[in-house]
Amino acid sequence: MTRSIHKFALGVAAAALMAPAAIAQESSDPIILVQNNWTSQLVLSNVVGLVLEDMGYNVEYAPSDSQLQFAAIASGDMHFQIEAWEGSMKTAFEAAVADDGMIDAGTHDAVTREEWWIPSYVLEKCPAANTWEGLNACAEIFATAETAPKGRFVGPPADWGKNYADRVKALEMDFVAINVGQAATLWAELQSSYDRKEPIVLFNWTPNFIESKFEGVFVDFPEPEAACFDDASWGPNPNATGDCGAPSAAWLKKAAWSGVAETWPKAWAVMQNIKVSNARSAAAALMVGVEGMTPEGAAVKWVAENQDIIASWKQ
Ligand code: TMO
Repeated sequence: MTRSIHKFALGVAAAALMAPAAIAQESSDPIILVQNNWTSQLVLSNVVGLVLEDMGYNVEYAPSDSQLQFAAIASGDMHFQIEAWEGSMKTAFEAAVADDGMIDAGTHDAVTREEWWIPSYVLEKCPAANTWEGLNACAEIFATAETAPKGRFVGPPADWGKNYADRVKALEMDFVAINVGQAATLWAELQSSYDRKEPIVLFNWTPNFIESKFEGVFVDFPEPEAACFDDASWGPNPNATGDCGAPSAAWLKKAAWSGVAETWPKAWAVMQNIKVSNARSAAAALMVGVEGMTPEGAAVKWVAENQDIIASWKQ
């Protein structure tokens, strides 16, 4: 009798030491969060890490390519992605879900767009440049030594998965897509053109910090439908597939390894609850892109400023 009471008391003491007690029964293996190479993702992945660490989990970060990451999640090498963008990742995302290893962990409130974009002053020289046909009619004003007489489209890093050369060809545009190596080069090109009010068309997206710093508009392309990619007769070019743009109102999703629910049940509940709006995502990007903070520092600030939404994730 005495002995069993003693054992019981020891058990209680041990449980109290394992804080927080709520996850004492869960795996202590690290939850590996995917990181990509643009600012909102870097900040928000750190936010998720802070929230999970606060719950008592071990967290690690792993950099990954925005296309190959989904296969890594499906195979359990990485466990959670906070930002999967429809415009550039839909195909790879859906393939990994179809393979069973990766789970669609839900959709954010944010409505996104990834598309060609021009500063507003370009419309003074080329009033219809907010449509692909109007832009194409002025292609020459976007020419550089490298692309003349065709215009230059400043494209994203190749690992963001979109091959704009294919779209240019399908729409028979007088442009050459020149990919940058990293996001910072996109903004350096924009800043340098902006300062001189020179025409530029580049890849951009929303939510992003760019909209708070530069005035501009996306270029409208034909809204994509499945037929754009498998029926040549669809779209402006009756002889080509791929003659369309990215969706103008696209989803932003989360992705998780299928084993997360069993391995870290309480973390899985939080991952499913996580939802970020356009404003909160843009605010995360702005701390790095405009205020010059590190993603880690910005995450600490974001957590402090968004306690209300974080509380709702933990319910
Ligand atoms: C994936 N991204 C938001 C950079 O287009």
